[in-house]
Amino acid sequence: MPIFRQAVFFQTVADLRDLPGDAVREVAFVGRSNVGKSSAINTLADHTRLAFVSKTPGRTQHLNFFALSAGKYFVDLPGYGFARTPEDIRGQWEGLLAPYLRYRAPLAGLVLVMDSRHPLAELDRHMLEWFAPTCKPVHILLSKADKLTRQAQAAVLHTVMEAVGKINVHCSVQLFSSLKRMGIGEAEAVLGRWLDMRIEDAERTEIIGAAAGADTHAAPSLPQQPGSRRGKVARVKNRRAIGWSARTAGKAGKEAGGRAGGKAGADG
Ligand SMILES: Nc1nc2c(ncn2[C@@H]2O[C@H](COP(=O)(O)OP(=O)(O)OP(=O)(O)O)[C@@H](O)[C@H]2O)c(=O)[nH]1
Ligand SMILES: [Mg+2]
Repeated sequence: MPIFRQAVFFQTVADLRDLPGDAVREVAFVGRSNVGKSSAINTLADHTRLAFVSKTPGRTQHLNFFALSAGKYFVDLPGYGFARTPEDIRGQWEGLLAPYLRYRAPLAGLVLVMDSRHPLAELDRHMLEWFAPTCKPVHILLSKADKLTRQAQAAVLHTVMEAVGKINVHCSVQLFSSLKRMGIGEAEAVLGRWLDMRIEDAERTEIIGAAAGADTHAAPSLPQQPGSRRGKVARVKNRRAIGWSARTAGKAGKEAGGRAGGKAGADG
């Protein structure tokens, strides 16, 4: 079972004063408009309409919190690079996004989503440079990988991992596709570690299946979680290691007024 399947919409935040006070660890999704941030959250949560997805860029306007378990959140951020008035952009950045990203203590790390066909745009590089002083990790999802051939996927992964290592050493990179559900295991491994959520529990069913001899696929070892039994290695079935690392570096149940099961998620 995917470890983030319990995700429910929690709260939209337009003002720093409204940030959830019970947060222990959270992971924010950033990136240019329309790259697939909200789709990635839905995919990781194994939910089609949790975060609002749109063909129209700029639909996610505020910070949207999704509760994963007690005090643990995914945060869907507005995309950058969408042409609104410069005053709007500056106001939102200075008043909300910049202080949130720089000073939010529970923020465990950043998922930077980049369209695998157009990675490392100027604003992406700025984000990596600007966030580096926090010393918090960044995990890059090269999204919409389904639009590329396997050869092009390998090439972009290589190019991006070389480039980001020079900009921000606390970075890891992987291919991802919400459409083809590609790269979910790799993302879960990284984000589960950041959020201190147990992957072993979620994967137990699969592990038992593998132990019964059903799977001889050479799957990657997942990082040992605190409290996990010594020597027990979680094996994820049928998931290929496609990532790279530059450096090894009680409100969950709260329903959001029916939004989680509603027509659209945040900013809908
Ligand atoms: N082919 C393909 N399309 C995708 C994928 N992920 C998202 N999309 C499409 O890309 C568009 C934008 O997706 P969103 O998830 O809304 O993107 P976003 O980054 O949240 O956009 P903003 O909130 O506007 O910043 C939608 O039409 C999605 O269906 C993917 O993995 N493959
Ligand atoms: Mg969005």
